[in-house]
Parts: sequence; C-alpha cells; structure tokens
Amino acid sequence: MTPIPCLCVGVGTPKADWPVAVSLAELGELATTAGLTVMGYVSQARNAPNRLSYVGSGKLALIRDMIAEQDIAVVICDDELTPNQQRHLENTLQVKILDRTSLVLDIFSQRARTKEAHIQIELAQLRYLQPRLRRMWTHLSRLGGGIGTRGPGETQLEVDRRQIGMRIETLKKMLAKVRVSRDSQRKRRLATGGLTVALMGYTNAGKSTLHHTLTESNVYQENALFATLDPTTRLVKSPLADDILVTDTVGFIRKLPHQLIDAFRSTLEEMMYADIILHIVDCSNPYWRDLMTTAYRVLDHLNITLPQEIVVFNKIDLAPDPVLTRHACKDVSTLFISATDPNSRDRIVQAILQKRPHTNQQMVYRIPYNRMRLYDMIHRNGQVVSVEHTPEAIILTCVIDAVIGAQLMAELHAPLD
Ligand SMILES: Nc1nc2c(ncn2[C@@H]2O[C@H](COP(=O)(O)OP(=O)(O)OP(=O)(O)O)[C@@H](O)[C@H]2O)c(=O)[nH]1
Ligand SMILES: [Mg+2]
Repeated sequence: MTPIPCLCVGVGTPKADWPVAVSLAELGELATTAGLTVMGYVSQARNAPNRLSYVGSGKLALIRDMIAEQDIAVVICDDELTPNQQRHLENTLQVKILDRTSLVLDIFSQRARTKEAHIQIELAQLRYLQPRLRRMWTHLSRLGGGIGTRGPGETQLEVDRRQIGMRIETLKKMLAKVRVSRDSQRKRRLATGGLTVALMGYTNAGKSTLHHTLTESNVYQENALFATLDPTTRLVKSPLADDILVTDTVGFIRKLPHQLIDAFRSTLEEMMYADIILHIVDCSNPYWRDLMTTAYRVLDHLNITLPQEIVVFNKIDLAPDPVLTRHACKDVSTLFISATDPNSRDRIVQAILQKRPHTNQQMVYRIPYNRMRLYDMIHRNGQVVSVEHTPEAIILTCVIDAVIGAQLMAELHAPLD
C-alpha cells in the first residue's frame, strides 16, 4: 500500500484539559491506526480556533508550505470542524481535510465486526454527514451555474436529506431488534450465577491483553487505538475460581465524537450489569490521572453508574522508574501488573475474589505431602466433605468461604520458599 502522507494540526486553548502536544500526539496515533503516514505536527496557542480557518493566517501559510515541500495529501485537524471551516481549508489548501471526528468514525468503520457495530457506525456517519449536506449542494448549484434560487442542487439536497432521515429511522429499528437479542443473551449469562467482571479503560491501556491473560482466549489486541469495539465475554481460567466471567469492552478517548456517544452507550451498558469493574490504567503514561478522568467523564455523560470498581495499574514494566510510579499512584490503587505477564492472572483473580460477597463454595484441593500446614488450615476453615490419599498427595474436598478458599488455593500454588 502506498503511504498517504498527512499533517496533524491542533489548537491549544487555555481551557483545554491537556497540553496541545499531548492531544496532537494522540491524533497522530489515530492517523497511523487509520493507515496514514504522519509527516509532521503543527500547533497554535489561541483563545479559540479561528471560526473560518481553524488556525490563524500565518500558520495557514506555514501549512501550505509544508504541503508543497512534503507532498502532503491530507491535513487532519484535532477538533471537529464546522462545515464552513472544512470548506475554507479545502479551498485554501487544496488537499483533503479531515477532523478528529471523521478519523475516529473511519477507524470505527474499519474495526466493526458485529451487526450491531456496523449499524452503530453507519448511524454515526449519517449523523456526521447530515449538517454537511448543505456543502455538497453548494457544489451542485455552482455546477448548475447558479440559475435561480431553487436550482436542481436544492432539490437534490432535499432528496438526500429525506433519504438520510429514512435510513436513520430504519437503522434505529434494526438496532432495537439487535438489542433485544443482546439483552436476552445477557440475562442467560447472569442466570448462570457466576461472578461477572467487566474491563474498562482508556484505549490502548491493555484491556484485551489482560482479557487474553485471564481467559486464554484470542481477543484482538494491537498497539493501535480502538483495537476492540465489541464486548466479548469469556470464562476466567484460574485454579482459584471457576465461575468468573470477564467482558472486554471498547476503550475511551478524549474529545469523543458526540455522534459516537450512542454507540458507546450500548457497549458500555454491559458494565452496569457487571458485579465488578476492573478499571485498567496505563501507569507508564505520565497523564494517567487525566486518562482516568476522561473515562469517568464519558460514563457520567452516558449516565452510567459503575458497580464496584478495582483500579488496576497496567504496563508497570514500561514505567521509566517503577518505584517512583508505584509511589505516585498509591493513593489510587496498589495493584500494579503487566498484563503481558501470565503471573498477573492470579493476582487479579484474588483482588476480584476479595470484593466478592462472601459465600461458601465447594472446593477440591490437591495437597502434596510437603504442604501439610495448608492441609491443617483448610481443615480449620472449611467443612470437609471427603479425603482421599494418593501416593503423591491428599485430595481434600470441602465447603469453604469463597475468599478464604481462594487464598488457600493461591498459597497451595505458590512456590515453596
Ligand atoms: N509492555 C507492555 N505492553 C502491554 C502491556 N499490556 C498491553 N500491552 C500492549 O499495549 C498494546 C495495547 O493493548 P490492548 O490490549 O490492545 O489495549 P486495549 O486496552 O484493549 O485497547 P483498545 O481495544 O484500543 O481499547 C498492545 O500492543 C499490547 O501488547 C503490558 O503490561 N506491558
Ligand atoms: Mg482492546
């Protein structure tokens, strides 16, 4: 595939939450994820984006030079452009102009796998297109020589608008049907009585990687933004518990296009039905607190109240100074892992079980003869159902408090000192 060279342009305003450079770097990652090649970044500090040209005239001239020098084919602006801004930039710069919203929509449409995701993305794209239709009409009326005030262009615009409106209604109905089937799937799952856990967090935090480590299933992971769109639920594979279901979900992003809020709502609703949320945070990112805030803001916007939350700091192996990072993060959580390390699985399962409402469950322990101390502890804490002696170990079945039972099981699997 021939590379498509692009330029990322951003405006830093005094009331922005993040420095413009950070937001622009993320825009660059989005562009790469969408298959473009980033040739450069241009930023400008202003009170607000220019209403016509997004940046000021001096920067615009600079961008024009860069386009000529580096053969730039696409310019991407870090905010959603108004139809006027987009037209003005296209006319002035004579290249394709994208904005953050259209880029995110494009990535979503590349990633959509399920029927629901396809419907959601088409809805979002049509909602993005609706206010921009006027622009197409302007082109058409110009082609028609601008004869009269109600030229063929305007008729076309009315037809386009009506067709888009009808398509949106059809898609909404299709979505309602898909949701009914998803609700019944969820009800069936909840009826099994297991503990349900949902992974949540900023895009690229490592949710799918942890999902894979916990369940040994192959959920798509990639060093790209929005690798996952659709929720996937699997059983956790651990000797500590056999009834934990974990759901992987879509990642959050700052400046989430409002057209996509609905698409997020349906996916994130999965979280409301979970018993526990694991909030995965990339602690190697210096802006980890802002990443967390962004996630909470989106949830707030969607009116989603979280059940119990456990904050898990991931990618500790990538932290430049792990001791300093642990210290800086400790007021939020003390759970630090590398999702890529299989040993993190049982630490996560233990953290989940500690939050689990205390219930008794039947467990089977296979205790080697050199671990008789554990045999006594299990005996003391649970009600023994049966004991069987084999040449290598004692097989002990007992009814025991789920949390204590899991802790003892973890000790049994820990290496001997
Ligand atoms: N070094 C290191 N890399 C990790 C760790 N966890 C995840 N990664 C990498 O980070 C990238 C993103 O991981 P994903 O699991 O796809 O992230 P995600 O949160 O599912 O991202 P979205 O689906 O986009 O929301 C991948 O390249 C992973 O291999 C970790 O603990 N250490
Ligand atoms: Mg993912």
